[in-house]
Amino acid sequence: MAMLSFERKYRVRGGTLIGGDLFDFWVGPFYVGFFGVTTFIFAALGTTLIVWGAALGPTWNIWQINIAPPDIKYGLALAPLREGGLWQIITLCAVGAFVSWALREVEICRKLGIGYHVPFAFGFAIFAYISLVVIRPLLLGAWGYGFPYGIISHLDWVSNTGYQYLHFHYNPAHMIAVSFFFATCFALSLHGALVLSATNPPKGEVVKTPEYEDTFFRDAVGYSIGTLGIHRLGLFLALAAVFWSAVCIIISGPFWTRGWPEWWNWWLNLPVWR
Ligand code: UQ2
Repeated sequence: MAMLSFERKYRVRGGTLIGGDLFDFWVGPFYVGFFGVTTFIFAALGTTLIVWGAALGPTWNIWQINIAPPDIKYGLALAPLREGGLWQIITLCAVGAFVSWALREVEICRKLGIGYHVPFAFGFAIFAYISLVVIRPLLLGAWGYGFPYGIISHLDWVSNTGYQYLHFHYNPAHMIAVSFFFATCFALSLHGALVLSATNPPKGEVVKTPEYEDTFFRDAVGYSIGTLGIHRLGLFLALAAVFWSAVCIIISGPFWTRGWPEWWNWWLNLPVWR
């Protein structure tokens, strides 16, 4: 079936979570839905406030524009607009837009009768962002612990926050996260290379089947995880990377305030060595 006729066949009413068929329509290729409307409102308002914040600031240099969270002294209260209040509303708009987008993905999945894997995966990305600008600031007692919205300024925040714990690479959850990021790259490079090797033959030769793919890895490493399995593994590795990234920053401050190298003293302090 040609893609366009397939899409027409599945562009049917129903599957919405809220609003019945009120927003159950498409604009060009895009499904709208209640959450398409809320995504648009949050994103438009948030973007406008970012531009307004930039207009208040000292520079239009794209690299140096910065919208900072409130000073620590404001704690978890609302701050004046020019002193972090803008950051607070922008953060609310961002969370609203991201969650709306995830729920719009859920509605599209329901229409198509497919699994919720994509919104589930996107949920991990939203969790990572919320860890930085909501969960950790709440646990530390001030919105000022969130990261600033700016290209250079957020890099400075990451560097400063890392050095606050002397050497962030000694954070055990950070180690696990980095290992999962590398494993994700490794798995995708294996998978991408394998699929191209089988499906992109020289002119005049036929495309090879998954049996060839299985056999390559059985010959090479004694095991093939399979065509469905590699995608389950890829999703798991990628989500584990994001999950442990969120863990590694949430524990920094709320649950460990000294340098991360010092955390490893538990090893030297094992009674075994005495
Ligand atoms: C595989 C398979 C695929 C693949 C890949 C493998 C036919 C097209 C890449 C091989 C994967 C293995 C052996 C697991 C590697 C483990 C880690 C943690 C990276 O068997 O089935 O489908 O793309």
